[in-house]
Amino acid sequence: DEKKMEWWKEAKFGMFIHWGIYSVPAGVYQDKPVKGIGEWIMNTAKIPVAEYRKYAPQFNPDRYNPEAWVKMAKDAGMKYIIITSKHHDGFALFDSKVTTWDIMDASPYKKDILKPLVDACRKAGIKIGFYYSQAQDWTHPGGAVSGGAWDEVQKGSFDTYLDKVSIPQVKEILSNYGEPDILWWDTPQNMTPERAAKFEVILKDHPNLITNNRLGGGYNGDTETPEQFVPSTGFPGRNWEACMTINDTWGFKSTDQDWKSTKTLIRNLTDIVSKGGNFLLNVGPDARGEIPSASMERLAEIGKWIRLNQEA
Ligand code: JFZ
Repeated sequence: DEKKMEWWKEAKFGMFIHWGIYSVPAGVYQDKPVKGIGEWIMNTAKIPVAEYRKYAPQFNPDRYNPEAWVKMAKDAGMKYIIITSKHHDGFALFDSKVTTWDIMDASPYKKDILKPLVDACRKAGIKIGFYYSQAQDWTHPGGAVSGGAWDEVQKGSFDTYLDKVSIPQVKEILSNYGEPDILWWDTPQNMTPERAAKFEVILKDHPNLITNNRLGGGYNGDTETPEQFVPSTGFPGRNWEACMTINDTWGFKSTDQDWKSTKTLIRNLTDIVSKGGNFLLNVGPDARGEIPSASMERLAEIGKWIRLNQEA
């Protein structure tokens, strides 16, 4: 087990990518700004499923350039990338056979988003991970809905959702691109030990896969995941990774210009690394596939600072 963590402990710094349909509304619904994090807009504004689906034809990222993203991460000193293969809105950025709510069937783009990113990462020697929202899915019936369903079509059996959508999709992302390096679970609401065990058994076939502590049902995974803060003392005896945004949102929000300074980001990086953790820093590309320039500038500056101090 410790063997598989070796590269990860060395890595220290990674890029989180939150990207999906929510980058189309980008924080605005019916001409009104919606408070909170951008990837939650469907839930926060209680957008009906049929209404939210209408954004998919506008998710056609003609500027998507995975090689450039990987180069950006690498130049920033990052050693791995974790992308949202499916977030809470249930939309799969990959070619999923168990739903039409994916990049192939619902978007005019019609190309698997994950595949070229995985290829670019492998070519550059960057590790690749997938975020997957295993429990929370606001589009497929039964996907545990935070704060209760707001649309009749969301209602259904959580176990049926797990068996018919979530578990098959986890198998898809673990087998369609060779072996990914990381699987990043999130928001384990309603995940009992019995339910989590159905996922855990899949992991047995992937002995080198690193997973976080958000599967639920009492499973610890390999890493602790403090979010949006630097823990004062780290986690003795546990590997940990602090994840953070550069502004205040994970998914792209046109209205969020609250960017952290490069100085703050470098201080966070050194603070985290000095305490034995990894830093997973997020970018939220827009609907065309552009990473906000404010993010790109800061990543470039962090990379410059790292190189400067390596030479010293
Ligand atoms: C979750 C997601 O709901 C959010 O959209 C984003 O993907 C983020 C990385 O993860 O949000 C969380 C999950 C856990 C905590 C806080 C927000 N937590 O443990 O404090």
